Amino acid sequence: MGLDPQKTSPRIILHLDMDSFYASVEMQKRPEIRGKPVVIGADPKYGKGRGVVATCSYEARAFGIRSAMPISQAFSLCPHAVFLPSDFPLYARTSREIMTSLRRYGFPFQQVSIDEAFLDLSLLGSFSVAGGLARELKTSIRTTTGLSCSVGVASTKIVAKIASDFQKPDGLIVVEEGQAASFLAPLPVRKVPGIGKKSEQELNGIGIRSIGDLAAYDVQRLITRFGRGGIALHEIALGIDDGEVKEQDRLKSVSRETTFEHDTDDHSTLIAVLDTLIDDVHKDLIGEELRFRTITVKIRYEGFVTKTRAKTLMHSTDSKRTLRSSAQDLLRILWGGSRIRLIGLWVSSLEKNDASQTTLDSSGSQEPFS
Ligand code: TTP
Ligand code: CA
Repeated sequence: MGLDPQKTSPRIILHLDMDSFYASVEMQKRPEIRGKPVVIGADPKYGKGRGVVATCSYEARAFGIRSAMPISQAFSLCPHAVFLPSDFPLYARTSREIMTSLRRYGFPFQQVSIDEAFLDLSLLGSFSVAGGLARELKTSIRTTTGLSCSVGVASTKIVAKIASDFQKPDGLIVVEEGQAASFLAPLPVRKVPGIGKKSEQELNGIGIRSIGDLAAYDVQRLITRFGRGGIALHEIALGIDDGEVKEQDRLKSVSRETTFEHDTDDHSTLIAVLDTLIDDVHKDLIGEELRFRTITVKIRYEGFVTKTRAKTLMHSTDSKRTLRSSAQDLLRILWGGSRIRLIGLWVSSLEKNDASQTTLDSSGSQEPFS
């Protein structure tokens, strides 16, 4: 024999997610609203507003307010909350500052959204050293930006992500190699990224409530029910996932989508929500100093039937007016009048803005709605 089997060193992945990101940035900017219920998103118009909540502070969450909830419902849950429109350029700047500081550590790095990133810390060789670095990162972000974040450290990306969500806000959870399945087992299946309300109900319907139930379920029956996705679900439940931390190429598209709490065929609601998506995508573009050429609208009906329609312009632009008229045209062409579960908007064929071409039709006040 001669050779001992090589013991491979563990993969150590860190996932970092900022707490109530937009709301925390606003509270950092305005000390007078710290500690209050703060809701970022559409104008509530004293309960008559259309549109949805982007996010809210943990104080507002205590009233039951959540992301993507109709703003009218948020208003009725907590009329005295501070309601603010989103200031995307500010959030994009803060995000860049945080991501740059994470990149500087020199580990493989992957930004996955405006406020989330993975680092591959395998080179550190030990979970306790990685836990120490996680504490250092949290302190450094708090010192430079005043913001708190939650961090999960584990041997896979998915477990690290579930761990970062486990003790929010200001959490730090280290799940050492070999502990993943026991960490996951008691958690509700909804905690698995990608399992939404619908899949949760479907799994509950066959007696699967916790991730442990999912791990113990017969994989063949999962495959019969969910196709190839059944294998992936089963592996996730067992803590198996070999996804790597990969630095993303340039930003390829900017997108937003909203899932309705209740499917809707109300035209004015659809237009209002599309308007919010247009605002958010446009703020994102301006924040990233990008111009776009292709606009795509996606709608999903009851029963997961999804349709998309795209339009490509002759020349790139950053005009919000063009974005709005194109998106509204696409929705008009796409929508047959049935009830809609989800609406999405994305822009692609992006290029960096040249300051001389900027179209200044995007001004928006960041004062509280009054
Ligand atoms: P999240 O990380 O999902 O939420 P969060 O940071 O506000 O709160 P948590 O502490 O639970 O992580 O999203 C990051 C930002 O993205 C959020 O601050 C606002 C924006 N966002 C929307 O605009 N609409 C949405 O539906 C969601 C979920 C987020
Ligand atoms: Ca977050």
